[in-house]
Amino acid sequence: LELRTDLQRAIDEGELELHYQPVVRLVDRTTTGFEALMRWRHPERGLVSPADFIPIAEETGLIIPMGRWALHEATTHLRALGSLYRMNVNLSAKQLQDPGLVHDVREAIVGIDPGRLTLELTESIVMEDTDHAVAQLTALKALGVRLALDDFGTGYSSLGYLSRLPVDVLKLDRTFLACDEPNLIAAVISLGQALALDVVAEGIEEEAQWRTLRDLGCHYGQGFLFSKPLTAEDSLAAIA
Ligand code: G
Ligand code: G
Ligand code: MN
Ligand code: NA
Repeated sequence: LELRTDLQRAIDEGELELHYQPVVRLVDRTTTGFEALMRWRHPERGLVSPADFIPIAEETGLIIPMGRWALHEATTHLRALGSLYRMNVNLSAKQLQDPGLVHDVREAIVGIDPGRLTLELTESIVMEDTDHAVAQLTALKALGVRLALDDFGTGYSSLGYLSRLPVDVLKLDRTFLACDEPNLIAAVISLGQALALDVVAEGIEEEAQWRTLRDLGCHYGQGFLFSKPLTAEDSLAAIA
């Protein structure tokens, strides 16, 4: 794939975009915020999914300038959305290793209530260099931003991490929801509640899933049932 050489050009030429998927409160389905999801508008390939370029960006180190751009872009959009909304931004493991990260986040949130920004991390992030990762997360928490553990219920899900990490939000992976094990889902929601975490279910596609999660006391959700990720313009129209 020539994506690798194209990626630097993508950054330089402004081919990256953020799309914004609404996060809704499950009791009433009102939008409380958005998750910023990166897209690459490639001149020949069209819209490229992050699954196809984030791994290359991580290998090459380009994820650092890309992640810095995403933080700036998403928080700029958060100002446009207004003070009623929150914004979630995904961080990769490489970014957590970057000594400049805390500075970048501090700059990005100038003039914004820091609690309106949530940084999403996967568990694998923390496994790579635990002490340094925990120190970085603690410094980010000191800025007042919130931290979410993303993709929970997949991979290594160790409960030990939950007690070690200063996280505020648990995001249940959509594959976990699709496993269709109500008792397991109920147990994880209870776990989140017991630890006083906000619980967000991802990948809600059916009315029945929404009702079940709502009845189990899951606070928030995302998924095609409510909305797909929207362009910046469409996200503004959606809350107008
Ligand atoms: O939007 P989509 O389902 O195609 O996203 C695929 C994956 O890419 C998701 O797991 C998401 O966490 C990740 N991703 C999307 N945007 C970003 C981003 O800005 N930074 C990082 N590090 N990952 C992202
Ligand atoms: O960061 P994370 O790994 O959670 O990325 C979320 C991804 O899941 C986004 O790329 C988004 O486009 C995708 N997605 C969001 N809602 C749904 C859904 O209801 N069903 C499916 N299959 N994918 C979804
Ligand atoms: Mn995410
Ligand atoms: Na996820």
